[in-house]
Amino acid sequence: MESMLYPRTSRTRRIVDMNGLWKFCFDPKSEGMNNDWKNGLDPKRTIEMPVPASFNDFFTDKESREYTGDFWYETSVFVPGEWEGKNINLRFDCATHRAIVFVNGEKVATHEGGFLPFTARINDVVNWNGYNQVVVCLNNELSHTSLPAGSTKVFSDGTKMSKPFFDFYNYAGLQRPVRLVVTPKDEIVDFAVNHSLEGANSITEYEVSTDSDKKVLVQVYDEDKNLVAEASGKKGEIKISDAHLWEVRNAYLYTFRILLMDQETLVDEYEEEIGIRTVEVKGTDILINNKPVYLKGFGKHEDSEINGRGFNLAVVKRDFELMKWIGANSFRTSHYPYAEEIMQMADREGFLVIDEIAAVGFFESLMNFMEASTGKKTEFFSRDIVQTETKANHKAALKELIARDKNHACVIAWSLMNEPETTSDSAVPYFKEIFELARELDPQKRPRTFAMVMNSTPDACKCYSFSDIISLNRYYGWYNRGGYEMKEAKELFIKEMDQWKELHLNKPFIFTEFGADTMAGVHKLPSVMWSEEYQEEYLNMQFEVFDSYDFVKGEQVWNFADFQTTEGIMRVNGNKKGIFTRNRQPKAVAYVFKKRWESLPQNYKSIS
Ligand code: GCB
Repeated sequence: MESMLYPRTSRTRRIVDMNGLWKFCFDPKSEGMNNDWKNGLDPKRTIEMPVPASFNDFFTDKESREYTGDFWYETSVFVPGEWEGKNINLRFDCATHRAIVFVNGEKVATHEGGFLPFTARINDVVNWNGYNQVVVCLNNELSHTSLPAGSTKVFSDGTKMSKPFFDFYNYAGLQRPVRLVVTPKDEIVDFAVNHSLEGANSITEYEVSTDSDKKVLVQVYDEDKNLVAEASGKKGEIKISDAHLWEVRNAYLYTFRILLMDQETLVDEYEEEIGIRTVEVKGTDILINNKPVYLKGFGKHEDSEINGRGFNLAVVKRDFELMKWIGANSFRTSHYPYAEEIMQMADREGFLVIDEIAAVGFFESLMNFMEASTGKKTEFFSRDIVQTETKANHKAALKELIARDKNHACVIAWSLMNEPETTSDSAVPYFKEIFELARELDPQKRPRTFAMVMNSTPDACKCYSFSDIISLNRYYGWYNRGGYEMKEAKELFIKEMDQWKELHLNKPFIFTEFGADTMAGVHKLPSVMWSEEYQEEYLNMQFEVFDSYDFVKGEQVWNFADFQTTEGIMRVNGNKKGIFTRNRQPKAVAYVFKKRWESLPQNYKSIS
């Protein structure tokens, strides 16, 4: 089994950071495979490319920025001779959207899906005590089977172009760190935890997988580094008396140290910080440690100037500071799994995360956000290929996501799709399988949800009953009856909410999207759409509606910050629904949110 453990050094583990400048070239005719590029790229064609980063926004010419097709990276890494006899693992935190990896000319891995890690074990091909050549062929084409979904247009000259069925720029490349992870031959492969509470004490069921029958020990240390509990065996229970729980915006992280022992000799060691908390949906409440919580926060993107979707720890840090400043307690990883370092920061800062997979664009239109508002219906799930290949890719990604993120305290729900088509019968069995798989894979059996597009209304949607939390993306007053028609938008919004109310679903509802495009600095009295004044009026209208339904238990505005999209008549250099600009400065409405969110109690509208 491939290990999804986050790379960490320990007494038995080593890491080599492979970030930096790699060689890079485009391969528009897909000739690299036949021309032996796996043994080294043609120096005449290569340029230098930073890793991690999206390749797109470095370029000054449009063909390169918009490039769609195969493209290659190459570097070399030194493997010291003293590591002979260990497992040498080459780990990509992601490769967008698919990759074939060669080491010293040998194929060592292939991976589909651009937002989750994969590892190649390269023991057999390593050149010990010498340099090893690493060549990767990536591809960023979109199709009905890719997550995210889209299409690829081919011009008459053979050039390709990405046509996403989603509203974010199709950034690609080695967008997250690449590392060598050196582990012992007998190693800890994975571990899972599931917590419950008994009065002031916590009980953590755990399961460790290893590839040996050596003895497993689990030790738990508190934040002062005191050993507070211990257990042995691959499976068991750890009881902590007077447990210090991980609470919303008030995190506490124990260190779980896992040891693989051969008698008294340490074979492998792995540590991770774990927050102890429970998550449950009860009636219309979302409970953390049996206490109701109202979600306040954002749909986000991994997106910034120059780096595109490339991992940028400084931007990540700024985002958390802004989320704390504004009084948020949660976010959704719209529309793909985020870098592991973001999940770790959410654990540390006590944020609640709805962890979304890249199943977006399952509504066949470049402007689905528009078309769904007009009531347009398109079938997506009736295609054979969707029921076979897309579903297989979706399931594989879900397995990887849950394997990667299952132990994070911050993850309180899985979002299994964003704005899929839900109105055709063929959607139903697809949903059933995906939702069941999530339940089966998650050791903590967290709530599952999906974000529902405008035309997934109570009368038309055939899939909402799969969700444990009903997540609505609604744009009344923007895509639907914007501007002076806002009063009508409000009536329509209330009408839909009344329909949901009449269904008595007895489940929490949250708004996973609502928002209005706003050009920072555009002021207009009276307001017009796109002005800062309109953004505020629009949002105040949303708040009035949210506040009048008891079963609404959260609001995550679209979007945290302005972000890049495909160019087009609907977007002015990107989507401008940010509460912050792309440079992470507040628009006027940020202060409205700050006031509201700082004054709403954590258990706002709770029933328990
Ligand atoms: C949506 C999508 C999101 C878009 C947003 C918008 O419904 O889920 O990806 O960016 O609308 O701004 O149109």
